Amino acid sequence: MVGLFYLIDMKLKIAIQKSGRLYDDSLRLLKECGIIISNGGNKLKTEAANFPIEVYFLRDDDIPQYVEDGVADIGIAGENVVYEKKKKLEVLEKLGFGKCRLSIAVGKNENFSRQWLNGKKIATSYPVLLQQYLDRQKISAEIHEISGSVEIAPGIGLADAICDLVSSGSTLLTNGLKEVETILPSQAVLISNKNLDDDRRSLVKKLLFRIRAVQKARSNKYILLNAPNEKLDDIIGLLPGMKSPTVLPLAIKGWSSVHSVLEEDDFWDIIEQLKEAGAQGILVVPIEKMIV
Ligand code: PRT
Ligand code: ZN
Repeated sequence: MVGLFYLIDMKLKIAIQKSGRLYDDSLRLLKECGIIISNGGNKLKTEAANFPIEVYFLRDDDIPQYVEDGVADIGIAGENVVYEKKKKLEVLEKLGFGKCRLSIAVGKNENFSRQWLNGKKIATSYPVLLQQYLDRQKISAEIHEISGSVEIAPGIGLADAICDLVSSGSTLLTNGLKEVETILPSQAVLISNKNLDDDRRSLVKKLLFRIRAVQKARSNKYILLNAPNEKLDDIIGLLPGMKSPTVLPLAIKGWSSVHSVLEEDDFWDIIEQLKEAGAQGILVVPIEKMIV
């Protein structure tokens, strides 16, 4: 009886960003996994109505520490934060959002080479990752750690270069800087405490199964098209499909309907080839969940 009670009461604790760039996508991912939570205002934590999970809202920089300590079992944070903090964690899955890169930038008129960095002062909020890069490249430079507005450092004479996150590049441009080296491509990842018990592990497995189905669906499209039967072989040859495409006869004699699944990355190339091969009435439909 005690065991049963424990099972019913046990909840997986997930830490997500309280507000900021990862907040909306983290909540959306949980929602797409069928986990309904009411994120009532400024609450520190909330519970899902239909999955044994408690959601903690925290600052992104604190999430790796909380997960390492077991205050949260799992969490969502940017790789930049996860690897900078050097915590003992498992990275379970890349989540495909919060994409950016940690890069070195210098004044737009500098004649940059890696050796140029020798003896220079570099401002950053990522001293660990920057030092690892400098060590890899055998460059000796001075790291000046600052916590915000890194991009203004060269302009006010505080540093010769910066190492900061870049996404569109417009912040660099506005500050007269150019990106010269990417030291870490980054996106949001699901991280886990290393010592989860079996019950929590099995909940994480359930959640991961759902996350993967959502991710797979996002990167694939369902495609339907009509084709004259004499062109079918050519058209089918262009379609990967989960196994092989489904082919159904149309009411009009000599025509068939072909259904398949396409990866987003190959999408436009294949559509063009399908049209050239004689496909007509092509419909492309989003997939909600995809379990392979
Ligand atoms: O309050 P809290 O500490 O939780 O939030 P925060 O302000 O520290 O983080 P936040 O919300 O800004 O970012 C959270 C995470 O989003 C980061 O850790 C990254 O993993 C990811 N991310 C993705 C970014 C960016 N893109 C990004 N562009 N984080 C920051 N930036 C900043 C960058 O530092 C620079 O100032 O945006 C500016 C550059 O943007 P562009 O588009 O001009 O190049
Ligand atoms: Zn932060």
